[in-house]
Amino acid sequence: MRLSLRTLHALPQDADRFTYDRGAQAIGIVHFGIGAFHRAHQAWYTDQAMDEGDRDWAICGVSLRSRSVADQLVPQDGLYTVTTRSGEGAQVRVIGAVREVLFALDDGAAIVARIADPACRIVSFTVTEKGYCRTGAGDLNLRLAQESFYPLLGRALAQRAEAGLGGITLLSCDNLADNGTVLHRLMRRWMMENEPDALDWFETHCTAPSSMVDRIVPRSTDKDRSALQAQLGMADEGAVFTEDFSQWVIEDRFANGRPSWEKVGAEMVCDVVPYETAKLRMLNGAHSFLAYAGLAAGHEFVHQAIADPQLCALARRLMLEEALPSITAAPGQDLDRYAEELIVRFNNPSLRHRLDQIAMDGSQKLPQRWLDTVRWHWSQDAPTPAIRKGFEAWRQHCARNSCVDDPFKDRLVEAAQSTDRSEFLDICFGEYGDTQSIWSEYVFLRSIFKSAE
Ligand code: CS2
Repeated sequence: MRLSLRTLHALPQDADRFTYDRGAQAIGIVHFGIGAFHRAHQAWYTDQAMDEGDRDWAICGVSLRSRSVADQLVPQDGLYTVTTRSGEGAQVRVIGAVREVLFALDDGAAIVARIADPACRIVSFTVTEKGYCRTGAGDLNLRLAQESFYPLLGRALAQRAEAGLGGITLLSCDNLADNGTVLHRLMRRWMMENEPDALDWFETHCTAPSSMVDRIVPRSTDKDRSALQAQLGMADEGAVFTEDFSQWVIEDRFANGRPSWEKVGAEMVCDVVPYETAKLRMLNGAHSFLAYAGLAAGHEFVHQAIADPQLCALARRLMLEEALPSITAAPGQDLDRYAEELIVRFNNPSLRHRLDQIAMDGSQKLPQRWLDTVRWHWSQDAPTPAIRKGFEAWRQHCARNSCVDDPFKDRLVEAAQSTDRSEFLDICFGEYGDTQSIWSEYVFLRSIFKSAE
């Protein structure tokens, strides 16, 4: 037996589930990148907001690169479970918010029609850092962008403009500094090149608020799914497993309405920057450090790396002495406590969060996780030894060729194997040379590597 609308009634009573009339909800959100993170985070919030009485915010999830989520969810009528794992045990909830799952390569016309439909009011994104197709200098790589969401979204926006429809909100939920501004700038660039007639409409009617998303969602494994099947008495191929912590801080600047996410725990603010900066530099910065240094020390999971006293001390140093001073906190934001809470979250053994999952795409992640912190210290002439160790571990990781999963894999591996360490940095960050912010720490890092040789 497999989870679906037909079998829903047979689930054990203790499995929490949506209570709204699912069939009556119009699709108000199209989401690009319907991976495990979206299902355990934004879809989970939206599902609960609809339970609280919000209407017409059902989600159409779009996969850009593979059919696998459609294969998992379409036979289940879009239903799946989120299992939250904490020290007190696990809790299961069936999510009904995802009404439709489409695959970009097969269903392009249907995706454009969904976004162009007057019922759609938000297009959201978890396409990962590389999905935005930025050049090193932060502009749009128009060639790579052809393969991402840009052509579908551009066409749909042009149709909305031509039909004189209301605007739409583009909501980035990826780990990028100032993600809304970045998305708006890149989309504008795409429209200038490809949909110039709709550019004015886009600028006047659409918004792109920034948001900070936080929930640790390891990749689901066969073992997770079999244990869940034994518990539920039915299979759920789309199941996701996560921690009980969750945070979503959103700039409240929506073009055409939004779900009442604040009723179910999201924080609506005027300025996301302090939260986003703390999350990227402290949580994600420490995560990347633990990934490269932890793999080098023979660990497999985050909870093992953080239990290693040497690595824990360095991760703590990275957060408290390197990242923290570089952040201007929002009123009431307690960054010391944040760091301690992060150590506790990293210690959760039931998550089994693989270090190699975090280690992928270093070239896309590390600029916003490490470089801004290094730059701040550089301006004070102070060293950042934990991040420096992280860089060295990353270089060694790249030198071990077979395990590198990165869009610049070939360039990284070649440079990492070279004896000149600064050549590695040239290749990783050399393209950033013309952006003021990255240039200084890049020069700085080069000099640290040089002096260490
Ligand atoms: C992790 C993040 O894979 C990674 O690079 O650092 O996915 C992290 O788990 C999330 O940002 C937590 O919110």
